[in-house]
Amino acid sequence: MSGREPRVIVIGAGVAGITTAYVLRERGFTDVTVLEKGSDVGGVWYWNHYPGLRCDVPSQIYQFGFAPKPDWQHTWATGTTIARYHRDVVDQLGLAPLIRLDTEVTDLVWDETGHWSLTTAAGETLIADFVICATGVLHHPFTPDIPGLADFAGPVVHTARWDDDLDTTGKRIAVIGTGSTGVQVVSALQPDASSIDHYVRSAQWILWAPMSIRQLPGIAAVLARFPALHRALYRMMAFGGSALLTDVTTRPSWRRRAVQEYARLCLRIQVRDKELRAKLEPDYQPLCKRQVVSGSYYRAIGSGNAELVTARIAEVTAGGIRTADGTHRDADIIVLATGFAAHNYMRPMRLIGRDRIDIDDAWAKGPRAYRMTAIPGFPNLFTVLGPNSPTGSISLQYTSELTAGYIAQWLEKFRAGELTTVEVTEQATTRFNDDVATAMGPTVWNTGCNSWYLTEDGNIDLWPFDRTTMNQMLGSPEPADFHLT
Ligand code: NA7
Repeated sequence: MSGREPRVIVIGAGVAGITTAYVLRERGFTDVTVLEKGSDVGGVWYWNHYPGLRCDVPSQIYQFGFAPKPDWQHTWATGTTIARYHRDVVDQLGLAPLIRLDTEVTDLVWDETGHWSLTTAAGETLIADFVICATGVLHHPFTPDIPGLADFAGPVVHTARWDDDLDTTGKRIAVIGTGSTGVQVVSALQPDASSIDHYVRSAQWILWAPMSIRQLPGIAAVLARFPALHRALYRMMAFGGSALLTDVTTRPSWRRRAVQEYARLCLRIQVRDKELRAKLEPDYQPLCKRQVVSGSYYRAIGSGNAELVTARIAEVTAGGIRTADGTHRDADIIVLATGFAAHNYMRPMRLIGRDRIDIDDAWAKGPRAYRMTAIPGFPNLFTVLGPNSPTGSISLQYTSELTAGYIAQWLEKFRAGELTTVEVTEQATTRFNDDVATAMGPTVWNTGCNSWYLTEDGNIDLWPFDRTTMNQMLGSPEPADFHLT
């Protein structure tokens, strides 16, 4: 069989899409197009620009291994800085010509003659031999179904679609949601607000960290001067951080207990008011939900103009929010920090695979894939940061690079003429998912709390293994797990 250059379309130009474009370009693939629905690259860092936005992972870890940045201004970078970094990486590595912005894919249909047909929102049709969905996890804002929300007289803004023209100074602000976003936005808006009410359905453990601390002077110059040292340091920190997080989250140990004790200590030491402390104390183990890190929230919520509201929201009125105990609190602005539909992946795009299988049917019991990247019934389609990605433990940039390298090996087989289609078997996918379910047993995510890690069926959509296992699983393809033609 004689091979040819595969036509590859990557959907999404966030962390996963940028990494995939880079890896495929480095492996010599010349027909790669990245379609991005946003007007700029960066994915979640393009769409999110609410006040107080910072990454909850230190910047020296949260960056591309192939493009480490020496001059992070802060140890925990702001959203603006990270968005800028992504743009710079794309420009400096010459990836921009591969990326088409403002191009949303609405339909992705497998043509039984052996290729994918993509339709864009503008009505254009594109053909690809392979499609790689790098569509992200924290992508589709979740808007809760609260009675009366549509009747509120003032602005209602979701944090993931922040209106930069919104003036919050001197206003009465209601913030709903207490994940990382709610905690950051309350901390940022509280000082200039007339009043801020934080509506908390479930309390969060909050680890104290000096998030706005600046990177030590001189570090940037040293790292820029010695790139090899910088890369080595990056690997040490990213791998060390992943190992530590994997350890504390996936099995009970003294290290897990130590981090949990630290979370309890943060609350005890920082909140002296016993009544407030009782309201802030969660009824589940620290680390069960995605851990919130903040250096300022406890101070903000303890301020005179802030109130923590734990009563259930009954309804939104034209002028504010009424809770189930009958209390009405006036508000000028409602901020929804209510997170994301984290298990949509490429949907609501219409995705139809072999024998007209619809992804909604294939995933009727929740998203499932083989080793985060391949889905039975969907030949020549891969995901990067797909189901069971390690969003709670291992570097997502590293995971993206490893997955893209794995996919590249399949593309090389196509190019060499060794295959025209590749589709993971149902058996291999079931085996992988059974192993995942077993490994979830001792994880801290399985200790009884509600979080965006859980699918509707209660499955934990995370990676319960360590990085070494990930390297083994994505090191090289196992043809026995696939149907090849
Ligand atoms: P999260 O962590 O999913 O938080 C969403 C919050 O919204 C959470 O506190 C929810 O309460 C709350 N929520 C959702 N629906 C409602 C209703 N109907 N009423 C009251 N409260 C509600 O999203 P984030 O954006 O903060 O963070 C996502 C990730 O981004 C984060 O983990 C970091 O990795 C970065 P619940 O806890 O479900 O009771």
